[in-house]
Amino acid sequence: KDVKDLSMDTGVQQMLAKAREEGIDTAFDRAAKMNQCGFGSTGVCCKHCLEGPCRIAPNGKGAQTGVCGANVDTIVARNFLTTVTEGTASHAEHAREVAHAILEAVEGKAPYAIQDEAKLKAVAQGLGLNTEGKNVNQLAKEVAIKALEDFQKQHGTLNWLKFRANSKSVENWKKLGLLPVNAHLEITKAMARQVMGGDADPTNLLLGTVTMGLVDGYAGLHMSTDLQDILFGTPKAVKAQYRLGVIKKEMVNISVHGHIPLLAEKVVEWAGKLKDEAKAVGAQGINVVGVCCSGNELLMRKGVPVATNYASQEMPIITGALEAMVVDIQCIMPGLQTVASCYHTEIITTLPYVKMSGATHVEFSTERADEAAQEIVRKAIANFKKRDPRKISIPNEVTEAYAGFSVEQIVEALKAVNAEDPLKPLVDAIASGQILGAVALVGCTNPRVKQDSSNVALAMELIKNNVLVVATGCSAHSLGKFGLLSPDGLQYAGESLRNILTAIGQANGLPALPPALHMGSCVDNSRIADLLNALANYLGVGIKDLPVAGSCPETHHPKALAIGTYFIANGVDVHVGVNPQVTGSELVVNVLTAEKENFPVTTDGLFGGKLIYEEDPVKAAEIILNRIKAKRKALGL
Ligand code: BF8
Ligand code: SF4
Repeated sequence: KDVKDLSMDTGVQQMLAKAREEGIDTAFDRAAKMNQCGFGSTGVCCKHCLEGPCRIAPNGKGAQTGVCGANVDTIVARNFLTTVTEGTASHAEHAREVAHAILEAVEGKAPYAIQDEAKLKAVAQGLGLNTEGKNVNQLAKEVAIKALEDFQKQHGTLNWLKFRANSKSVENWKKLGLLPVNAHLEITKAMARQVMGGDADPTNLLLGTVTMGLVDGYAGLHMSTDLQDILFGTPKAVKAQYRLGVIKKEMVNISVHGHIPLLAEKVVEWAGKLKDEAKAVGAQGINVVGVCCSGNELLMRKGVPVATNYASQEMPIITGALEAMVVDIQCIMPGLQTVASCYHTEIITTLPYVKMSGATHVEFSTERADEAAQEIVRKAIANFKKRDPRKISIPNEVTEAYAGFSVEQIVEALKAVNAEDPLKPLVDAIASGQILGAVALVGCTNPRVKQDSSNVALAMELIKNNVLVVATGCSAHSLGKFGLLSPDGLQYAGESLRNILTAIGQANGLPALPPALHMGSCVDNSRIADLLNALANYLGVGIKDLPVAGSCPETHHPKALAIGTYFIANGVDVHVGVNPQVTGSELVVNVLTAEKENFPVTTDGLFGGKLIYEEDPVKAAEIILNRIKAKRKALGL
């Protein structure tokens, strides 16, 4: 394929061409070489025991059950649960690490301090803690203990679910017996039910998947965001830059890649403190750039520039000007080290359970956060002199973008329009049809899809139809790269959306708000849920009744499916643009995607939200718009 067909990003295209000249394979080349297995891609391959692997052929040809007698519906539903469990475990582990870090910080064992006392107080009150007469550290300790209870307690319901979930959603989950007790217990139970000879009822397996989605949402997403805001500050609107041009030839360049900001924040801190050492080796300073969700975390809170998103994570190395790529967990391609071995770039892994052979390992723990970050920055400085000048070529494009739209920031911006009743202008605009609805554009890029193209095309189509777009994860990066996180992007918006975003922006001293609001990393999909909860409560309806949807056009990771499950459980339609690997079972497809009139048991009927699978972004937008219009009609709008 021509590099122009692999990514929309001209900087990425340039680096792909360079990689080809230099004989280096990237994820895009590996995707072209790897044929997808027809059985695996429909979810019909089971390897849950050594009697198998068993696979069910389509159209009734060949064996229609596994050796144990499991039919295709059981196999597909069970595989889907396996995927969502993996995603959930990743997010739960993320949240637990941050809870633990807060505990260590307030006990004086780790070099972090609480940055946002107002958020701490709000979270403590939300959790039902008495805040009177307690100092910051006491209160933070109690919040951390409440968080860790969500990995320990044997009775009741997740603290974070009781704190953050919409009350109408909770009633429904309670009625269906889906409420999670603690994250570890539920993940273990999910693993136990998907074992050979465990749960064989496909519908029951899918309901178990919904419980996983709730664990993901509350003990993963919400807990991570709340605790990170307490520890590092709640994001405020910030201007920053996107694309590979943020890598600077004359600087020591370090990219942070992964997810938990505990390490990334420290790298930024020490990059600032050690800049004289960089000057001593002939550099002008130290430039930290973001990749994937670590990039989002630093962008949201510190305005750190973002080099690139998931599918093109190897490209910063191919510039020949990246001294180190430091990683923690999730979405880190093992192929990075192979590419880095052709350059002077050092890949630095940091966690004992995420290593890569050939990479440097600098063990990071919260207790030795400062030591580890210094060691990492110094390694990068030392690599500056190892550059091969013949291999340096940095694309020069840079795009400006706004980020930092936490719920707190959005409410603050709306207060400039209506100080007493900040949600009113937004609700009025939705009620009048000035804003048709809202869509969360979330999730990934995937080397099998032309990078950024579906994310951008879908967003364009929605804003043209006066739908407000909020974005997170690598999707937000796609929009940032192509100007949709900047007020300039309003040229693509429908007139009424443009007018309202201009009015809110101008009330805040800006030319306008961008057509898509960047709300953060993938765990920050919690912020989107909080906004929906606030809107639903304001209107006295359920989240399922709101004219909103979620979309992940370039899906790749199990985490994205876990997040999607969480939103469907709350009654939000979720679109995926990449095959979710369930199409081998008609029953599973129907439960997840049919409208409630058309099948006896559907997520649409049980929760009010369904899965939409459509690869064409323009067609997907049409389906989403129709569902939004139907929800408007049901609300009498
Ligand atoms: O958690 S969007 S490719 S980096 S999985 Fe991964 Fe997908 Fe990016 Fe962030 Ni989310
Ligand atoms: Fe085959 Fe059943 Fe074992 Fe799966 S669990 S591999 S279907 S025998």
